[in-house]
Amino acid sequence: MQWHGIGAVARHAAIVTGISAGMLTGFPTAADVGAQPRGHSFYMTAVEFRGSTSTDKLAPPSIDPSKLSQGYTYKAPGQADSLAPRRWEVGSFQFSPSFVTAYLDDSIMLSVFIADGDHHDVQLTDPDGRVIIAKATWDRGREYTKFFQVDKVGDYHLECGIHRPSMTATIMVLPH
Ligand SMILES: [Cu+2]
Repeated sequence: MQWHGIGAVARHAAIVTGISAGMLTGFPTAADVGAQPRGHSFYMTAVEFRGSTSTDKLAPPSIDPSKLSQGYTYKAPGQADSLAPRRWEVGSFQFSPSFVTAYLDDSIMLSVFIADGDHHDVQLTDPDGRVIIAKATWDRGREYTKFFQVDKVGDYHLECGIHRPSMTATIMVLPH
């Protein structure tokens, strides 16, 4: 299920505060709360970690990193900086954080902000490979917010099709 817009956020907040209010009034009891679906908000950012040096300090890698994963970038000496021809640069696209946990039947709000990379083709699948968030292009400078419930124990897999296999994130769903 997907909800959209401000109303959806308010509705999600209502789920969270509803549980809190219930705890204050003593119903449901604290022992029951562990079995109640909870609201969980996850904020991730798509980032590119970058590093650079120059050939007078360190020889460039013998294998082009971009051949190891589409999520790794490489600018060889001469390509990285025309004014500093010895300079070389590497990068790696990531979701940060790339590992979060939730409990079975939790209501999840997943909000991803794209800080680096102009385009990412992102999809979320459940532990059986069923599509939860259909693959779509997410662009730099935008925040993408999705709502879903996790009804299976195991790893939900967020992956970028452009920068696979290294640009992934896992939502690990634990049993009660
Ligand atoms: Cu990507």
